[in-house]
Amino acid sequence: MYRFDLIVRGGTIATASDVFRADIGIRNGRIAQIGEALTGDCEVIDASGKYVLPGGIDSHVHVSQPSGEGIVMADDFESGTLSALFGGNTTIMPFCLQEKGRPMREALTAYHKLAEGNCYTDVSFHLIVSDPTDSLLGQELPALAADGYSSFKVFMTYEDLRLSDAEILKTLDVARSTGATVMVHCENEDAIRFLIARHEAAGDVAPRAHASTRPVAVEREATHRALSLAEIVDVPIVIVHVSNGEAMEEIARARARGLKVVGETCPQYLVLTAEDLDGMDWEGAKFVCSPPPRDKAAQAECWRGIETGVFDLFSSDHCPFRYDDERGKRNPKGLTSFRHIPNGIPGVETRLPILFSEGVMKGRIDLPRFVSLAATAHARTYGLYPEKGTIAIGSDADLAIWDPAEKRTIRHADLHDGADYSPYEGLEVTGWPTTVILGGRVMVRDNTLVGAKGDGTYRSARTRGAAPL
Ligand code: DUC
Ligand code: ZN
Ligand code: ZN
Repeated sequence: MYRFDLIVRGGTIATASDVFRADIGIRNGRIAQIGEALTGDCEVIDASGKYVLPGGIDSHVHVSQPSGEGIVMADDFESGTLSALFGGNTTIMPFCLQEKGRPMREALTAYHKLAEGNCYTDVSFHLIVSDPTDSLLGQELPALAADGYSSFKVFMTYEDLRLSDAEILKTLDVARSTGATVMVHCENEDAIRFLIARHEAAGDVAPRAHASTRPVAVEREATHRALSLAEIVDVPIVIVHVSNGEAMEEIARARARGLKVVGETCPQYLVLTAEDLDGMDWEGAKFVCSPPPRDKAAQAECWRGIETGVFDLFSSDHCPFRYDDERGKRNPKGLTSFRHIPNGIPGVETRLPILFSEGVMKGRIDLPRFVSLAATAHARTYGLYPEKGTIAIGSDADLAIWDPAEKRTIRHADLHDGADYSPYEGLEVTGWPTTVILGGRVMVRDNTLVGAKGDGTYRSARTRGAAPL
């Protein structure tokens, strides 16, 4: 008889292409067999009446990221990965930020140190390019890409992070020659600064002005420019956190011209609007993120993008700051103007329940599409497939067992992140991942933590392979 360490029995398995009933036999952390009536002298998890899905991969998460003077991110690797785990994820991909004037390796060494021994899920890093010097572009990034750090994020906004078009072109060119992937934050910084000056001069400094100073045109223009730069270099590109239909149109048009574009959207663009930034007593600060949530029409467009394939990735953009905290949203300067409110909202634990409930349970998408948006496309885009992101023989035994009947009202008190609020407080969802398995180890059993800090490890990525010249 074949020997297993764990069997998941009787569940409905879904991958990005199929839905079928089968048992899963796990050995040495990997999926060893998928079949009927598997038996063994080992632990058996009864998954009947449940969905057995690949563990979620959230490829857009910020933890322990330096966030400016006096500001501290609410999650480190311990709380960030714990929260991710309870939301059905087995891998997250946070961002390692290069400090200006310093080598990327230095930031990477420090970031690895923070992660080491502290993770409840597996992790793999993206690199934020803040200072594209000749040595970074010519030596460091190619060496890092070959070492499995194969995705770079560049910003078109934020005074201290934005790259010029010339710098973006050079970074894209490194991606072309190394097979790395570039993710772009598309907002036009000059236009934002112009609008901020106008609003501040008029005394309009409350959180709602954050959304007014980053209108759709700011994102649409930058999206068009980023896509054009990628087209000029002739390299695939990822457009992250897309918030509206006009930016989606740019993606669709670039694809029609033959460019390979990966599109990403996030829960905040499906269930929040700019009106949420209107809250009393500065409460709107809880929803300040960039790009900002838009309106109901933009939400409907983003749903269309999920349904029709404009979007490949559904990520949280978890970027948590505490609200009632002088090192968070209510920092002393942030209380004087929206401009100083740290950008970002928590959401790594609620990402998949929101998509499952609003998407699958409401009939907008089917289970395979959910699996692709939740896990498979992330693994494919960032070089983790097929070890991650699917249920197949030889893949890591990273599984989330979903109870489609579990109804919950989202309350921050029930979540596991380090923030002090959830932007989705009060949202009712149906379906929750109640058991989560990482590399064959049961980490959450029936909503209870049984795994340990340090069970999650760092995973290197592969490159796409350099584009042919
Ligand atoms: N961009 C992100 O990707 N996350 C949070 C803040 C931001 O501007
Ligand atoms: Zn961004
Ligand atoms: Zn982000």
